[in-house]
Amino acid sequence: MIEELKNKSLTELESVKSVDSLEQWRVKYLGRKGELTSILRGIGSLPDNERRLIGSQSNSLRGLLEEQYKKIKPTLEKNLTHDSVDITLPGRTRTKGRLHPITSIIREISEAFSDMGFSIVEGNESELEHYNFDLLNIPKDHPARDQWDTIWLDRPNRDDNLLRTHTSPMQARIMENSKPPIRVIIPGKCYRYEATDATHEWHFHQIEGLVVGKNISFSDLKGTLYELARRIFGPSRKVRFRCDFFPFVEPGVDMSIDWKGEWIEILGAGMVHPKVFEGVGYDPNVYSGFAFGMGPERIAMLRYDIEDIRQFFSNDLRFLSQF
Ligand code: FA5
Repeated sequence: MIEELKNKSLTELESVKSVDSLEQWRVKYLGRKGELTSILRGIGSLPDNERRLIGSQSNSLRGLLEEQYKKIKPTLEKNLTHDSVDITLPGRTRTKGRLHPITSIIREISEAFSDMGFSIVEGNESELEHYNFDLLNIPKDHPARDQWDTIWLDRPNRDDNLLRTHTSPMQARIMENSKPPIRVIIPGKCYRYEATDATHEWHFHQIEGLVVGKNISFSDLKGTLYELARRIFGPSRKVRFRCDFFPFVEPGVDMSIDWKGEWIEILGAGMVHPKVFEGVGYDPNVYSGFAFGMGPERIAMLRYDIEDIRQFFSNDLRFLSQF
């Protein structure tokens, strides 16, 4: 009888193909009212000579069936997870990331300068007053400091640490650490404690440029910046140079680009001031050079016809995904 049950149950188990039918099989043989359980329950009422034999046979059959059950269950469960993927469902499209428009424009400008023989260097956003102002001929209490409203950093034991208000401190750092000829641009972020409007953010980028050598003239400055304007805006876009004041250049200019009949200023520039050269140990009678600092956000606005600079950092995907 036990042998018969063994054959039957194992044969049935072979055709079990799902977790559900395995459970039915378990209930049928090993469940509370299962066929094997009933035999085990009835052992007590058997005559002595049969009890021992049937008892040991049915116990070992129970062991065998339980073992088979445990062996087969994980395989069927794994198939279940596999089967639960409905391959007829339409696929989910993954959205692809892309470059932020400011990153793209910085790369494009950098490439234009790289083609003109400039190298590209990055600087630190946390700066010292010495580099951000003093070495740029902006002494303490000079009214020009007000032009760059500063965010000061709270540091133990020092009160001269700030978030750079422009990328110009890198001019001094580069000159301190190298010898002319120098031809370099420095893209990076700047911070100013100021109210925002359509063309002003409190954090924005600049691309600083510095060229130092012998006999570098103002026409080199103009030629370089005209070439950039042609590369970025095309040959027919109107460009305007005007006199401007920055304590670290002499003479100083700003450059604007025509935007629907208005002039939008994109950069400040000028010939490196002799005091700046002296501050970094260069002889102003031997070397001359020019520097500029441009705002890629403003350039991107002109390029893509964007009316408010604040959109760049508002993290609105409806805006960003257009680029
Ligand atoms: C400067 O920061 C000078 N360091 C530039 C310079 C470098 C002059 C080397 C001479 C020699 P200015 O504050 O004008 O200058 O800023 C330069 C450019 O940065 C601006 O023309 C503008 O394009 C951009 N910029 C300045 N302030 C903001 C702002 N709040 N938001 C967005 N862009 C700004």
